[in-house]
Amino acid sequence: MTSRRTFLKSSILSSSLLLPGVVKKGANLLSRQKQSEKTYKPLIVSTWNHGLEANEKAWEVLHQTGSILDAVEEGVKVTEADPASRTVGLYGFPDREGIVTLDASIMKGNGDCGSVCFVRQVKHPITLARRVMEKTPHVMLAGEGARQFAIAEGFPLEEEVLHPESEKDYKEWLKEAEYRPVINIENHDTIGMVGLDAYGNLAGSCTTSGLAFKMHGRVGDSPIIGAGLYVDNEAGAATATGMGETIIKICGSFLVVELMRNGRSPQEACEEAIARLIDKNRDNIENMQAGFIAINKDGEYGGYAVHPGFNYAVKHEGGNELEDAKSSFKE
Ligand code: SD4
Repeated sequence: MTSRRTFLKSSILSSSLLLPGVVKKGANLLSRQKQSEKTYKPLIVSTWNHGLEANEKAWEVLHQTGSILDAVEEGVKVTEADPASRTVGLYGFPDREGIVTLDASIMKGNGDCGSVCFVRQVKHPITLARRVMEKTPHVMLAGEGARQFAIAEGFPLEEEVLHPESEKDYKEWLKEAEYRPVINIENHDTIGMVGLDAYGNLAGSCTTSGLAFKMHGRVGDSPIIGAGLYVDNEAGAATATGMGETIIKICGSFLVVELMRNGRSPQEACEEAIARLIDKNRDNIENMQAGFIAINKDGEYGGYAVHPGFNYAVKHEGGNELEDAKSSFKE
């Protein structure tokens, strides 16, 4: 009697013969599996407590499509669309002029990357960043150019209306209009996500509305490849959150990945990068939070911050847990 397994195998083979597209896809899969006999344990790590929900979505997509790139895109889209988020997506805090401008970046382990910054009216800047990566000869589009590209790509533009909570806080802020950073604002900030699939491919995404009440035109670390996000299949993946200016100054995520390339574990790399960040930002570091998360292909992960309060969500086969990051400064 034909077993179910043999039946499935022969059905796939015979349908492959009928469909040239399927033959190609099947052959690619087989050769890919042959090339790399090693299998990896999928892992997804993302910043702050909103990472828990984003991780769940990313995991689901990873299992549906097998693509870690799809997973990290769809995962952070959950946060971008969350009306409760004041720090990611169009419901976020506006800049000093009362306008919400968004930054996002996405990167694959082979070096492909795309980003958008200072973009308005686009609900999913992470998808626009991916479109820049896949459909243009460029890496980064800014402001009105990014918005025009979104229109050309058929993205719907959202009305520029502040979320009532964001508007309330903005009006309150206007009374003094004094700029000062707030550490761990609402305990959920930029979402950065890094992930590993079963084939050993890494990918990452990062998306934010940036600092509350920033200067109009200010761009943070999140859309800057190497600062807010960096991924290299040969070394690891890292992403950042917190005061972007401090992170840009040390090419933070690139630094974390290079430290892993040189043999550090993800945890050691995050700690060393934070030490460098503190060293290069001594002036006002007591008021500035920044944190990194990182993973490598051995399934190790780590996270570290300047101040207490930073946490990150870790999703693997066995669960999805929030971990408190250790920090250089103590309570
Ligand atoms: C930025 N790193 O724009 C982002 C946002 C953030 O605390 O994490 N703010 O600087």
